[in-house]
Amino acid sequence: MSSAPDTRASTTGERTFYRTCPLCEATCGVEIKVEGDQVKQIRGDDDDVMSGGFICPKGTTLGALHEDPDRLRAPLIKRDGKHVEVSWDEAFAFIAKRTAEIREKFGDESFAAYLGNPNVHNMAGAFFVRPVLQALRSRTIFSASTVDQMPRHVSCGLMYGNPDTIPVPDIDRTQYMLMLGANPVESNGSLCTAPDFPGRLKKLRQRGGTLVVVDPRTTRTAKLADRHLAIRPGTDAHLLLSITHVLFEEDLASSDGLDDVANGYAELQAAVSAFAPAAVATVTGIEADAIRTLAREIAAADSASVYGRMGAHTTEFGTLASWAADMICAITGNFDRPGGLMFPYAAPARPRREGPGRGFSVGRWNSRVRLAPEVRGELPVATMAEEIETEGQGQIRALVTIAGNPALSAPNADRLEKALSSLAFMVSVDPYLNETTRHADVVLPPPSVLERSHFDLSFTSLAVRNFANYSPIVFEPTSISEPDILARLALALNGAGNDVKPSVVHDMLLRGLIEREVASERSVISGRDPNEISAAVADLPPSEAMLDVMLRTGPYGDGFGKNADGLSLEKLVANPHGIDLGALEPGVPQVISTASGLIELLPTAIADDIARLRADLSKEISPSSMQLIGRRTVRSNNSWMHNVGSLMKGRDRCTLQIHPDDATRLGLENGSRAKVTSRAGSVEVPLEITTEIRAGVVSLPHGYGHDQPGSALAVAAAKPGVNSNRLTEDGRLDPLSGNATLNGIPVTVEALAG
Ligand SMILES: Nc1nc2c(c(=O)[nH]1)N[C@H]1C(S)=C(S)[C@@H](COP(=O)(O)OP(=O)(O)OC[C@H]3O[C@@H](n4cnc5c(=O)[nH]c(N)nc54)[C@H](O)[C@@H]3O)O[C@H]1N2
Ligand SMILES: Nc1nc2c(c(=O)[nH]1)N[C@H]1C(S)=C(S)[C@@H](COP(=O)(O)OP(=O)(O)OC[C@H]3O[C@@H](n4cnc5c(=O)[nH]c(N)nc54)[C@H](O)[C@@H]3O)O[C@H]1N2
Ligand code: SF4
Ligand SMILES: [Mo]
Repeated sequence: MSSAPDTRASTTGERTFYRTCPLCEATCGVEIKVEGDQVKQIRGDDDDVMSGGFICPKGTTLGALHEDPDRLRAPLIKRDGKHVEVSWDEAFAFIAKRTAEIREKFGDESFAAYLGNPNVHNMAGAFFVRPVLQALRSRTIFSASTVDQMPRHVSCGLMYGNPDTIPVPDIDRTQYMLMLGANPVESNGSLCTAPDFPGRLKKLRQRGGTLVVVDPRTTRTAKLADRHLAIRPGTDAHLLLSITHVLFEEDLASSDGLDDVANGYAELQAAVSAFAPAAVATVTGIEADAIRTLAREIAAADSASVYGRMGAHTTEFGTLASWAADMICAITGNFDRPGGLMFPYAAPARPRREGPGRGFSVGRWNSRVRLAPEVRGELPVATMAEEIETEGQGQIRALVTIAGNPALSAPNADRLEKALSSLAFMVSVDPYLNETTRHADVVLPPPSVLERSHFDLSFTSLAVRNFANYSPIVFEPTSISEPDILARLALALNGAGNDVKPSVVHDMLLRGLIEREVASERSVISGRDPNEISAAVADLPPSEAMLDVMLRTGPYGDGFGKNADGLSLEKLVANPHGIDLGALEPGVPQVISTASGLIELLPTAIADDIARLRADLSKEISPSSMQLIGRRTVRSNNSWMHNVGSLMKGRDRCTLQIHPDDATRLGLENGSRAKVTSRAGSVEVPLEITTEIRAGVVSLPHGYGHDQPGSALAVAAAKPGVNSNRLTEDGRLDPLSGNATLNGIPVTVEALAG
């Protein structure tokens, strides 16, 4: 038995730390120099195995986030409409008391939770949110996933059997990349962890490969590409099915390599018969010849990958677009092989197995008001407002938010704002008093990003190489850790008093993990004594103990003594720049867990949904209609980093981009303000007239609107911007995934006097 590694930082003199930036999916390595309790410098870690020194402007602000005076240091309780600091014991006692009262009056189903994006960038979120949800005793769970990537989970679940079995474009080896609705030069990539994504795209072109970007805007990524196609918003699925149509029509599709591992090839051609290039040219705004060219290029390339993200997924046809991208790769020999789409095999992954699995289905229960189907254990966040507003058994009265800002990130914001302010009780685990948490009765702030350790559990499983990297704590937390906050919240929701220690919850989870492993025939520690395993990790903090068990029983693990060279937390601590575990390797059939044991090239739910897409082909498009889309800039991170001064410098970035032709037609002038109206609401914003957007389309970034009373974000409030989700509708969902439509919103734009 090896002794537990020391994961704590030393505390004196000038010290250097190597960490993974946890802010976005790129997982860049950063070098942090500190003296005493001050951050002296943050730069890219040149020796990081994945990022090799790349960093974006956000990565250098980890110190500013830590030092931000608006970051909450103590719990808050709302008294007479004002938030006041209280002790942790007082906060949890109050939660226990109010929870009991609400359960008594309205029942368990009156509780709900919303989980935000930073949960997937934090070990606390990965390991310790589950007990909170269990303590809620309610199935009314929402998350940022249904304003984001849920279509990808659903299409992958249907095709491969598990919604988390997500292939990524093999960006470092592909010779052709068709990218739809993604702007990694600003976002640094999503569902494809590739630090220095821009550099990797440049290398693709340097080695003679081709990059084609499909986007209504001429983004910085589009400017890097060989070709840019300015598509009409919401029509990526139409385009992809048309490419498929051409592949069959011109005999460019093939079932080579699929016969033994996939179902449905024979049915595909008929399924896409309505999508001839001539039939989709008007709706997509892409000429028939250009569509044919794409199909021929994909088929002819030595290797090709089709990659879609936010712009392609957050539309009414998001799941179809996500499915079609993978299916095209499969029928052109670009699936599960170098240069095509490939499956990562992360260090904490559970060992793979061959043979049929349980498959994936949605709708195990439905939302109460709209009867929207459950997907992956949650309900669409677009239904949250109506579930709070609508009276009756199961009406939401109490809400817990963890690392989320739905007031800015969910659709139909005006309605949701009203709903949040009507709740009987709300608790938020969050470091800021912001647009959402200002509604909370109790705010529980976690320590800063530098006061916690880190391992990227989510994004190692979406990375273009297999790797592992552990980040130590930089500063000892001055307050209780997020794992402890979540454990104590779970206990309070269950009515336990402050005398019950959070370690009760942590130990239970760890014990559960170890017992599942020793009981599993596939596990490398199958049949071992759970006490022996527990003892081996007993000295580690809660997240580290869970992580170490996962690493050591994972595909590269040391198996607690079975494979001396294998991975463990101790080994990661000794390798501060990370450990490269190699290029992606083929994973079929072991990665497939559908009920048939085969890749489903045309799942039934997808086949049925194509009828809806076909109907959309004949939709009338008025020449004066305008569609709203979003955008990201490199200095933002959804809604929550606008309080960092260095990122907010310079011009106002919350502007409405509009094409000069539209501006002239509507009598709009650059820099003046306009009123934008949708079916959901309206906003007034400054205009930015630019040829870098397709005519008929306007773009407004999300995550702004920091002028709400009761929040405490001094820097953000100086340039508040407007909340673009006051324009997005909560009624328009992708039916298969419940994902909100955030792009392609019909709007009108009019000049504002003055
Ligand atoms: N119109 C439109 N809407 C969108 C999008 C869009 O493109 N257009 N994008 C969507 C996408 S992709 C996403 S992911 C969502 C994001 O939606 P959300 O996750 O709801 O919002 P964020 O802006 O990420 O806010 C994160 C919250 O977590 C808090 N936080 C930060 N770090 C921590 C931490 O370590 N612990 C805890 N407990 N809290 C923390 C922040 O203070 C903030 O309140 O927005 C979605 N909404
Ligand atoms: N700097 C920065 N980085 C981030 C974030 C951030 O807020 N700021 N957020 C992080 C998160 S949570 C996520 S999920 C990722 C998202 O990462 P990306 O998916 O790269 O997101 P966006 O930058 O919003 O790019 C979406 C693109 O789709 C285009 N688009 C809009 N509608 C359509 C359409 O109908 N079809 C097509 N083809 N294109 C369309 C938009 O013009 C935009 O360029 O970024 C992450 N990284
Ligand atoms: S690209 Fe993402 S991970 Fe890299 S430094 Fe910027 S925010 Fe951090
Ligand atoms: Mo996201």
